[in-house]
Amino acid sequence: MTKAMRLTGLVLALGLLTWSCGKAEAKTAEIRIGSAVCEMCAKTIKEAATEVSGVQLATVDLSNKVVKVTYNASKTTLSAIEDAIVKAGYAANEKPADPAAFKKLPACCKVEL
Ligand SMILES: [Cu+2]
Repeated sequence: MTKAMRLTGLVLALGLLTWSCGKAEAKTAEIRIGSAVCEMCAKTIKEAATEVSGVQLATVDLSNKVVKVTYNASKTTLSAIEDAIVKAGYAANEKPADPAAFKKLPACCKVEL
Protein backbone atom coordinates (compact mmCIF):
# COMPACT_ATOMS: atom_id res chain seq x y z
CA MET A 1 0.00 0.00 0.00
CA THR A 2 1.49 3.34 -0.98
CA LYS A 3 1.52 6.37 1.21
CA ALA A 4 -0.89 8.15 -1.15
CA MET A 5 -3.36 5.28 -0.93
CA ARG A 6 -3.26 5.26 2.85
CA LEU A 7 -3.78 9.01 2.89
CA THR A 8 -6.77 8.67 0.55
CA GLY A 9 -8.24 6.04 2.85
CA LEU A 10 -7.81 8.27 5.85
CA VAL A 11 -9.43 11.22 4.10
CA LEU A 12 -12.36 9.03 3.04
CA ALA A 13 -12.80 7.66 6.56
CA LEU A 14 -12.75 11.17 8.01
CA GLY A 15 -15.21 12.37 5.40
CA LEU A 16 -17.57 9.50 6.21
CA LEU A 17 -17.31 10.24 9.92
CA THR A 18 -18.15 13.91 9.39
CA TRP A 19 -21.01 12.97 7.09
CA SER A 20 -22.55 10.51 9.55
CA CYS A 21 -22.25 13.06 12.38
CA GLY A 22 -24.10 15.63 10.29
CA LYS A 23 -26.86 13.12 9.64
CA ALA A 24 -27.17 12.06 13.24
CA GLU A 25 -30.18 14.30 13.86
CA ALA A 26 -31.96 13.31 10.66
CA LYS A 27 -34.89 11.03 11.30
CA THR A 28 -37.19 9.37 8.82
CA ALA A 29 -40.77 8.50 9.59
CA GLU A 30 -43.94 7.51 7.81
CA ILE A 31 -47.18 9.31 8.54
CA ARG A 32 -50.45 7.69 7.52
CA ILE A 33 -52.63 10.01 5.46
CA GLY A 34 -55.76 7.93 5.08
CA SER A 35 -57.91 10.72 3.65
CA ALA A 36 -55.58 11.54 0.73
CA VAL A 37 -57.10 10.57 -2.60
CA CYS A 38 -55.62 12.50 -5.49
CA GLU A 39 -52.56 14.35 -6.76
CA MET A 40 -53.93 17.58 -5.34
CA CYS A 41 -54.06 16.02 -1.88
CA ALA A 42 -50.51 14.78 -2.35
CA LYS A 43 -49.33 18.28 -3.28
CA THR A 44 -51.13 19.93 -0.34
CA ILE A 45 -49.73 17.42 2.14
CA LYS A 46 -46.22 17.64 0.73
CA GLU A 47 -46.31 21.44 0.98
CA ALA A 48 -47.72 21.39 4.50
CA ALA A 49 -45.05 18.97 5.69
CA THR A 50 -42.10 20.71 4.03
CA GLU A 51 -43.22 24.08 5.41
CA VAL A 52 -42.45 22.84 8.90
CA SER A 53 -39.03 24.16 9.80
CA GLY A 54 -36.64 21.23 10.18
CA VAL A 55 -38.32 19.03 7.59
CA GLN A 56 -35.86 18.20 4.86
CA LEU A 57 -37.92 15.96 2.65
CA ALA A 58 -41.51 14.81 2.30
CA THR A 59 -42.52 12.19 -0.23
CA VAL A 60 -46.17 11.30 -0.64
CA ASP A 61 -47.01 7.74 -1.60
CA LEU A 62 -50.66 7.90 -2.66
CA SER A 63 -51.08 4.18 -3.35
CA ASN A 64 -50.02 3.31 0.20
CA LYS A 65 -51.50 6.51 1.67
CA VAL A 66 -48.41 7.50 3.58
CA VAL A 67 -46.05 10.42 3.52
CA LYS A 68 -42.42 9.70 4.22
CA VAL A 69 -40.72 12.55 6.01
CA THR A 70 -37.08 13.19 6.73
CA TYR A 71 -36.59 15.77 9.44
CA ASN A 72 -34.05 17.18 11.81
CA ALA A 73 -35.05 15.81 15.20
CA SER A 74 -33.37 18.70 17.00
CA LYS A 75 -35.57 21.22 15.15
CA THR A 76 -38.96 19.58 14.98
CA THR A 77 -40.96 16.54 16.08
CA LEU A 78 -43.12 14.01 14.33
CA SER A 79 -46.09 15.41 16.24
CA ALA A 80 -45.44 18.92 14.83
CA ILE A 81 -45.39 17.54 11.29
CA GLU A 82 -48.64 15.66 11.96
CA ASP A 83 -50.18 18.90 13.21
CA ALA A 84 -49.18 20.72 10.01
CA ILE A 85 -50.90 18.03 7.92
CA VAL A 86 -53.98 18.19 10.17
CA LYS A 87 -54.13 21.99 9.68
CA ALA A 88 -53.96 21.44 5.93
CA GLY A 89 -57.17 19.41 6.17
CA TYR A 90 -55.93 15.85 6.32
CA ALA A 91 -55.82 13.14 8.91
CA ALA A 92 -52.32 12.28 10.07
CA ASN A 93 -51.77 9.00 11.89
CA GLU A 94 -54.21 9.05 14.85
CA LYS A 95 -55.08 12.74 14.48
CA PRO A 96 -58.27 13.62 12.58
CA ALA A 97 -58.24 16.41 9.99
CA ASP A 98 -59.01 19.94 11.12
CA PRO A 99 -62.73 20.36 10.21
CA ALA A 100 -62.37 24.00 9.05
CA ALA A 101 -59.38 23.21 6.84
CA PHE A 102 -61.13 20.13 5.48
CA LYS A 103 -64.11 22.28 4.42
CA LYS A 104 -61.82 24.48 2.34
CA LEU A 105 -60.37 21.58 0.36
CA PRO A 106 -61.34 21.19 -3.30
CA ALA A 107 -64.42 18.97 -3.77
CA CYS A 108 -62.36 16.13 -5.24
CA CYS A 109 -60.35 15.91 -2.06
CA LYS A 110 -63.24 15.65 0.37
CA VAL A 111 -63.54 12.02 1.21
CA GLU A 112 -65.52 11.19 4.29
CA LEU A 113 -63.94 8.36 6.21
CU1 LIG B 1 -57.33 15.50 -3.56
